[in-house]
Amino acid sequence: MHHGCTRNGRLISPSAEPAQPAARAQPETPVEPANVGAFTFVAVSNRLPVDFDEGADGSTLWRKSPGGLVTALEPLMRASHGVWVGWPGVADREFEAFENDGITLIPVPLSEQELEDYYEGFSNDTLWPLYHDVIAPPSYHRETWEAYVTVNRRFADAAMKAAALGATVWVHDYQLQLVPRMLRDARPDLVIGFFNHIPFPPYGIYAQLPWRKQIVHGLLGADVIGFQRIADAGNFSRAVRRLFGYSTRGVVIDVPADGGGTRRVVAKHFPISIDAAGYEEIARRPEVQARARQIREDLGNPKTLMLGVDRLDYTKGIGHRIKAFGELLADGRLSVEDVTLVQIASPSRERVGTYMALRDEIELAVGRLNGDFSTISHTAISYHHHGYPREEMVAMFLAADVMLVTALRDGMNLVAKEYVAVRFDGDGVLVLSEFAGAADELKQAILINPHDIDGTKDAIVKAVEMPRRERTRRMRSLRRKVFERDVAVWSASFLRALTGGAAVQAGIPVDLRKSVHEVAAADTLLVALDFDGTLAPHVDKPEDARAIAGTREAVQRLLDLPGVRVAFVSGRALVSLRRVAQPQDGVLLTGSHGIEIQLDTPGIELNLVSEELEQLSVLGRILDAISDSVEGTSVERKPAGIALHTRLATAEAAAVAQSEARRQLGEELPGLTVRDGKNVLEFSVRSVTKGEAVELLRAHTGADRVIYAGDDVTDEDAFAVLSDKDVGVKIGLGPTLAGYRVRSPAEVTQLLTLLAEARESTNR
Ligand code: GDG
Repeated sequence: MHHGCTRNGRLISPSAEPAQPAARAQPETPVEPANVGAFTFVAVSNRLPVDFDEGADGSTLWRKSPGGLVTALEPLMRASHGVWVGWPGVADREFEAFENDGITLIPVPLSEQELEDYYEGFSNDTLWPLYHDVIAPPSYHRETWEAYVTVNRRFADAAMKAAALGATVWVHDYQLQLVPRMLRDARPDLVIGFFNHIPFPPYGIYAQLPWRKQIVHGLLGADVIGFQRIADAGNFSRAVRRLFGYSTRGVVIDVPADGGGTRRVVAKHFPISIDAAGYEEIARRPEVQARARQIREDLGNPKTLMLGVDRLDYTKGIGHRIKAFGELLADGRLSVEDVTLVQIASPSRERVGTYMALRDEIELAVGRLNGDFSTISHTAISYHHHGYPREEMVAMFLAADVMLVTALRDGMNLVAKEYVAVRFDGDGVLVLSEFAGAADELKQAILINPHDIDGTKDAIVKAVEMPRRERTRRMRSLRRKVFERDVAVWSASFLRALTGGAAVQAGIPVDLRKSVHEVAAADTLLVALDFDGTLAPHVDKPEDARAIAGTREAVQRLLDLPGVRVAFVSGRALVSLRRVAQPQDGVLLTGSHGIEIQLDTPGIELNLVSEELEQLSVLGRILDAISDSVEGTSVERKPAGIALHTRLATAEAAAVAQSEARRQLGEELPGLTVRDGKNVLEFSVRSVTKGEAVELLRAHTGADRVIYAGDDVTDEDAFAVLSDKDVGVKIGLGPTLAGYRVRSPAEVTQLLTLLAEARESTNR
């Protein structure tokens, strides 16, 4: 059942929660058990966060490629037993899944031919130029499209094999736009996000693409589609309307769902960012600052050092920048005695024809300009076709008085943000193209239209001559922006949209909706609900738990309907349940896993026999001693038992406390009932389960149908007593007897509202 990955023959099974017997968990969704993995979070991108390299002896080496995406996702990957699916950067080689620095990586193989067709061809010679406003002419070839489909399928297959039931999958960038739909079709249980790192073009341009419908359809498989700019999200929504006629309201698109109804897809801007603090930390290192001074010195200590850092790509406007600089030198507005331009052009996509031509063009321009203007002691442009270590880049940012970002079209442009993050000295001027996504946030830069050479020249002169006070004022404001919205904020806000917040929830599965409609037609319906983790999110302190907003209204709507009874079925003692749930009149209550019951008449008292009372006091003594000695644990007294809570303890401490409690009580009170919950171990002197509570409630209310929702192991007793006509709903992951599954209390509230609506419309 477990999807494991091997490395050196070792099995890695990183999920704490086992994969689900899918057929039983969701009987009406076509999820083959063989296709369900163990990971609750899956990132999918064209490249893995490490690059393959071969040692001199032929051994395999993995070099970390510390891009922004890795920094953004790393904490998340660790916290959620994440896995990363991607190409390892070398053709025609297959690798087993392996673990690198605490993250499991699943390499997707590509053949040399696929690399040519899917990557260099369709991704970089069709989509890239098309999405960057056809700055270079895109090619349209049917063979490369077919390779794109084939490779997208391979990535989708790898991702779904790794993903646990209900897992979150986050797909990245233009190379993989078909993956969201492929995932949704095969695995409707997944929560699917997509982020587009490059622009999305206006419809008039996008419409050129012969496969324009397939791509948009592919993307609409996601629950949330993220873009860099508001304009990109708008362009996408327009393409959806023009190609499919689906209605859109703001960021929400209503997409017809399989099996009727609509599915809400959110298309919204989430501007990506950088690890700003990380960049500043490097910049503050004395050796990096010394290196910055050295760079200036090596260049002859120019009055003004200007810098450009780009992948050698035609979208970056390197040629426009060189032209503007050359004219300024020719006009005599700048002189090589005072100003030097350092241009880093890191090698990129060197096998794609357009890029080879671009390199020639740029190097010709640099050579000409230097030939015309350089002197023996002063070079006009110091040009470097290399990649550099990050520390060296930071030293260059520190050394540069003026940073030139003149992209003709750019999704975001991280270089602009990096320059700002590095300048803790509050100095430096950023000249930024309004066609880079970063311009939406970095309004205190000198914004330019790089196509307007005269305007660009004026902006450069303005930057060179800007007084210190104005430089500092602008830089301070830019830094505030970049530090407020760093990469952690970016990934958190995307994931919040994807998995939290009822407004953007992917919604209740279609088969569950159907069953809700069926039970709604019962003569008498019992709606029995666990509280913690079902109506209320789990919290550190049990007394702080509260049902989420909207729950109370949904419950009231059900209470107002004839023939509907609502019950809370909790493991808490009734007194504690009443305090946190504040149930309305008419809600039936059972606490302490069914030991306490409050029906329509005033509560039934518990009468423990003296032997049980004696056991209770022994139990209290032992658990008190354990909780006093293990930090982060606490005891909760219940009418017929005591719970040992370990939520606030470290994993090791929790394990120690629990095994000690089991051992001592096993010796002294062998007859006790023990229940294993989420971070809680419960011992009771009388054995009653939530299953018995449900049976009692069913008898009391005379219900012919029951819908039961719960998230805990102890709710399994309740699911076990449900019949085929009842509906059991498990919240979250983990093995279950329930027929259905939702993700969160927010979805339970949606479910209750749906139930009320269905019942209201049965015209009873
Ligand atoms: C795409 C989108 C979007 C460059 N040379 C060296 C080096 N770099 C680093 C930079 C920066 C990154 O590479 C480039 O990122 P950009 O954002 O500037 O541009 P793209 O590569 O086109 O990225 C873009 C981005 O995705 C993220 O969503 O912003 O719009 O086109 O971090 O510093 N790093 C090192 N040595 C180099 O020589 N170490």
